[in-house]
Amino acid sequence: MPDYADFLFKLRNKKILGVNPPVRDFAFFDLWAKPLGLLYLLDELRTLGNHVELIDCIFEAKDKPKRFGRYIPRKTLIPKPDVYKAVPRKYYHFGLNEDEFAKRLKETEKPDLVLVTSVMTYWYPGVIWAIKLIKKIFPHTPVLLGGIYPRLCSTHAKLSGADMIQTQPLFLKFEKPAMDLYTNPHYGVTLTSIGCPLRCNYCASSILWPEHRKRNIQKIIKEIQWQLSLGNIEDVAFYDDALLVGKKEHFYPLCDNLISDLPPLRYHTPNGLHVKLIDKTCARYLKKTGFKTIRLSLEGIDENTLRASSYKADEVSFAQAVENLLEAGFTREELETYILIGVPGQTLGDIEKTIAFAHSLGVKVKTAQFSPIPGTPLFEKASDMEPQIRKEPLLHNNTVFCTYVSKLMTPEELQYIKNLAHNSI
Ligand code: B12
Ligand code: SF4
Repeated sequence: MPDYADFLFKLRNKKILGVNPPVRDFAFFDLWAKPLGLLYLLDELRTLGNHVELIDCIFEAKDKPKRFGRYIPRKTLIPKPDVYKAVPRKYYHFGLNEDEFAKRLKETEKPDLVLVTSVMTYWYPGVIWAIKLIKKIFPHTPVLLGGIYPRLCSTHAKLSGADMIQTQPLFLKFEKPAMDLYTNPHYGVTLTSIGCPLRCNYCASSILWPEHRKRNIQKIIKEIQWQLSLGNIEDVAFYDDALLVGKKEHFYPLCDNLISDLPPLRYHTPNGLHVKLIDKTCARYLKKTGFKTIRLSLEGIDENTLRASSYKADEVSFAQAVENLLEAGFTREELETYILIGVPGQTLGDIEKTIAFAHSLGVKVKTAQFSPIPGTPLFEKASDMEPQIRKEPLLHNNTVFCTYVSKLMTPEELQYIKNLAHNSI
């Protein structure tokens, strides 16, 4: 598969337009979702002497404000793709509609190149929709598609309508994300490391980033300082897979610098933290630095889920982490805990036990429904149950996989689990 890294880094004096497409799904929550990879890439291309612009179809359709600088984007009800016909839920287009996106495209000076990013594999309909409209307005401008969807589904992405597809890892300098391309950004974003040294059976981290690497602390501080100068920012979200790994050499010194060099901010970790690494010192660092939203990875306490999750959490380490965080001053309400639902091999009883265990410690449970990710061992297992997931990324959707694709549980059982998780603390 071709690698467009050389092509990109040789570009000079070009007009480059970055596009974050709308999302087409049953639901979309802004957990500080920004197209971070595209933003780092645009910054790097600008440093090389190109003129860059951005159309973010999600941010530009912001509607209702939520806590901590987030917004719910506008949504339009659209027909469901055929493979979702059996799912009795409404399907939406989240973000700019056709007229709005066309207007924004026409306002931009004709670009020499359009870069389209992508996140979830099953969000490809929004990608195809955006590329079609870009091609209509700028029929002679080449479109390069990158991001997680073509990295994980390279064959399928050939149908996206893009002229070029980046299927290889793209190693950037990661100086700063081009957040200045947003008018008045409401929160900052950062990535302090790439990859993760663990190998959970359902996770694509090691496929996307074969090595775990930390970024230079001064660079991270500078990039946050710079983002603060762009608007009224009081919140910063960390996109790391493994924020606490190597904490003594990296996370603690980073926290010391965040405290000494920056005004007080609220920090958020929407991805689950590794609980085995949350000892008393770590818990105190998280508290004194200003971490506000903490997501803990418990996943499941049954042997099947523990094995799939590289034994990264167990009952003892989880209870200890909760105790340390409470002692450091967090409230039980603040300790939201991810529990995986629908892992092949898991039973309803396993999930009930995990929820009961989390509730016995008084923490808030967040259910995360399993999404089979191409290239992972559990994708192979899941494709034995439903071979169509190899061809159709829509079937990776976490909203539908365990109930309508693998049929590991009925929709009623899933609802029962969700009620159990959310109501009975
Ligand atoms: C942050 C994150 C989130 C955030 C939001 C992300 C967002 N922007 O919307 C939150 C916490 C909300 C989230 C939620 C979920 N996530 Co998530 N998430 C991630 C994570 C950890 C990092 C993504 C990221 O920004 N990385 C940093 C940037 C720098 O990397 P990047 O975007 O890939 O960009 C690089 C390249 O791709 C490239 N690039 C990017 N754009 C472009 C464009 C062009 C033109 C080019 C040339 C190159 C290029 O350049 C960059 C540098 O190399 C990834 C794992 C990972 N390590 O990637 C999982 C990941 C994407 N998530 C995943 C999953 C499973 C989920 C959930 C379903 C979890 C669950 N079960 O509930 C939910 C679903 C959310 C939903 N339905 O709304 C899966 C993918 C699933 C799939 N089928 O696609 C991943 C891969 C993790 C995994 N388990 O393997 N997630
Ligand atoms: S610990 Fe998290 S990021 Fe690391 S491999 Fe497991 S799921 Fe992926």
